Amino acid sequence: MSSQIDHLLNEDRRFAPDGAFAADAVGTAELYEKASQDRVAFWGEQARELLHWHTPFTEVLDWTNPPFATWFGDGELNVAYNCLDRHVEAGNGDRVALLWEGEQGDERRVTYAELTDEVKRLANVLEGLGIGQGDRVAIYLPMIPEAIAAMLAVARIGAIHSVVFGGFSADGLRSRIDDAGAKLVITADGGYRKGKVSPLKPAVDMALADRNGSGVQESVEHVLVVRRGGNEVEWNDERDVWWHDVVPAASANHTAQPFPSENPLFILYTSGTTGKPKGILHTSGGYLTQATFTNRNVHDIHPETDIFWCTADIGWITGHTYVTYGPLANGATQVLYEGTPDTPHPGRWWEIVEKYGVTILYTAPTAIRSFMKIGRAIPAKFDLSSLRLLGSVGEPINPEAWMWYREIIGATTTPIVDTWWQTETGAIMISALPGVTETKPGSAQVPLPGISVDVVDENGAPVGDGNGGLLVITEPWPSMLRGIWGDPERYKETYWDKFAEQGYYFAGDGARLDEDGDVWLLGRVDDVMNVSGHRLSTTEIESALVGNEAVAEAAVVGASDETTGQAVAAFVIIKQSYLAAHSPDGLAQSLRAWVGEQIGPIARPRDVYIVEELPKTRSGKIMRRLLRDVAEGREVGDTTTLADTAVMSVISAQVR
Ligand code: 6R9
Repeated sequence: MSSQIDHLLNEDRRFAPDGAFAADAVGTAELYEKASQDRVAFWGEQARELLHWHTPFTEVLDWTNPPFATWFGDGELNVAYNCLDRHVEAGNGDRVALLWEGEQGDERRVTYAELTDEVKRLANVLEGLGIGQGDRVAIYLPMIPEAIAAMLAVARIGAIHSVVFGGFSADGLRSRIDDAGAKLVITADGGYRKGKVSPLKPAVDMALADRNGSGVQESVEHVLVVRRGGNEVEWNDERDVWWHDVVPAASANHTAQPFPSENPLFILYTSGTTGKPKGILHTSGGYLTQATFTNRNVHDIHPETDIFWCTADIGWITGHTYVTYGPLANGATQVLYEGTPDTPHPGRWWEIVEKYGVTILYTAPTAIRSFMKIGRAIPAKFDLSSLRLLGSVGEPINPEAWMWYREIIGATTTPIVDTWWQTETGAIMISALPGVTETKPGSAQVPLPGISVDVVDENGAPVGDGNGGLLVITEPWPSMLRGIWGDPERYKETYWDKFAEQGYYFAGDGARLDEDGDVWLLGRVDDVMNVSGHRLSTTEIESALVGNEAVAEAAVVGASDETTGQAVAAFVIIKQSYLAAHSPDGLAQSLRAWVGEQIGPIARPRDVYIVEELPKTRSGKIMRRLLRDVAEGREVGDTTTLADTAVMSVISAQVR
C-alpha cells in the first residue's frame, strides 16, 4: 500500500501557533509532559481539578477485567451539579449559558442561574412522573434550551437519557425506545426546519401506537411535550403532559444527590456494520472528565470571555459532548441555533457569528465544503473578526477545505483543530492543541495528553512512521464507552476481539503515520478499496478530486471489477461555472487524467459520474454503500437513514 497517499502526504504547508494565541492558550506543552510521566495519575489530577466530587475517589482506574473499565470507581458526583449549581454557587449565576437563536430569528438568553432553576423544576417533575436512578428517558426535541435542560434534569436524578435525533422517523424512534425500554419520552409539538414547522409529537404518537400483537411490552408511561411549533397535536390525557403545565409550577428546590462515578449517564445509538443500531453506553465521572478537559484544552475555552458555538445537533455525540456537557461543565457561554444553515438565507451562520461575536466555531467538513460550493462572497458580507479558533469533526477534512476554512472564515490567521473521535470514544482523542501544535492541513495529528493510539497491521504489529494500517487505541481512556446497551458480547466482538491479544480497541478507521509520526485518517476501513492488490483510500482520491478547480464535492467508492477486484468509481459535483462551459464527457475525461497525475495511474477512476447531489446521512456522512450500488448497477439498498431520501433516485437517473 506504499505510495497511494503520497498526494496527501505531500501536503507540506505548516502553520505554527500564533504567538499571542499561544501566550494565552489554556492547553500547554506541560500537559504532554505530565501525562507521559504517569497517564493514570494525570487523569486523576484532571478529574479532581475540573470536577466537583461529592465523594472523592481513591482509585483512578480499574482495568482488571478488560474490556470493562471502571474510572474513579469509588468516587461520587452529580453531573448536573457540575454543569450548573457549582457555577451559580461560585457567583457566576448571571453569566449567560445559552445564547439561543431560533430559525425564525426569535432569541432567548438563558443564564446559568435560570438554567439551574429550570433543571431543578424539571427534575422535580420527572421524579413526580416516577422516574428515578437507572430509568431510561428518550429525548426527541429540536435544538431549543429545553433540550439541554431535559438532558441535565435526567442526569441530575441519576436516570439515563437516550437522545434521538429529531430527523429520525417514527420507526427509528420506536426501535430506540424499545431497545432502551424508555419509561418517558420528552418531545415537542414540532420545531422549525427549513422555514417550516417540522412535527415531532405525531412521530412519537405513531411510535407508541398499535403495539398490540407486536410482542413488545410498552415501556413508555408518559410523554412530556414542549410547545414550540404551535402545530396541532393529538392528545392522550392519560399519557401526555404539557411541559408548560407542570414545569413552571414545580418547585425550584431540588438538591443534587451524589451518584457513583460509573452510574450510566446516557445511551446513544449509532449505526454499525449490521442493520441494528448499537446503543453506545456512557457513564458519569470519566465521561465528564474527558468532555470537560478536551473542550477546555482543545477548544481553548476561556469561560469569562469566549462565545463558543458547536453547530452539531444534540442528537449526535458531538452535540452531547460539546453542546451540553463540555461547555456547561466549563461554565462557558455558547450559541445554540435551532435551524438549518441556509434558512432563510445562505449567510445565516455567518450572520449568527457576527451577531453574537462567536469566538470559537466547531463544525463538520461537509458544512465547510457546502459553503465552499456557494462561494466566498456570502461569508464576505459578514464581520467574522471575532473568530479566534476553528474546529473540525466528523470526517477527514481535505486540505483544500481546511485552507478555505482558514482563509475565508478564519482570515488566514485563525488556528484550526481537526479533531478525531467517535460516539464510542465519548470525547476528542486525536487533535492538535491550538497553542502548542504546528498544524498540517488534512492531518488530525497527535493523540491528546493521556491518550495512547497507534497504527497497526492486521496482526496488531505497529506499522511505524511512514506507513499505513488500522487505527487502534492502546490504553483505556476516561470517556470510553462502557458497553453496548444490553449486549456485552457485541461490545467485545465489535471493538476488542480483533486485537484481543494486544488488548487494543479497534476503531474501524484506516490511518497512516507520516514521517513525523502524525496521524492521517483515511476513512472507515470499510471504505478502503483494493484495486489490483493496491490499497487505495476513498479519502485520498476524493481529496485529489476536490483539489481540481472544477470540482465542488466528490465521493469515491470501490466498485467490483472483474479484472482488478475493485475499481474506483467517482461521483462528482461540478461547480456551476464549469458545467456551463464544458461538456460532461470532457470533464469526466480530464478528471480521470487529473487523479492519475495527482496520485498515480492506479488511482485513476474507472468511472466519473457527474451528479447534482450526494447521498448523505442526517449527520452529514456520505453513504458510500448506496453509491456502490449505483456503480455496480444494482438496485439501490436501504435509503431510510438519508437526510433526503429522494436524492438516490435523482442520482440513479443521472447515471443511467
Ligand atoms: C465525533 C463523530 C465517528 C467516525 C470515525 C471516523 C470519522 C470523526 C474525524 C473522522 C477523520 C476526523 N471521523 N472525526 N475522520 N478525521 N477529524 O463524528 O462520531 O458519528 O460516531 O463518527 O467519524 O471515521 O470513526 P461518529
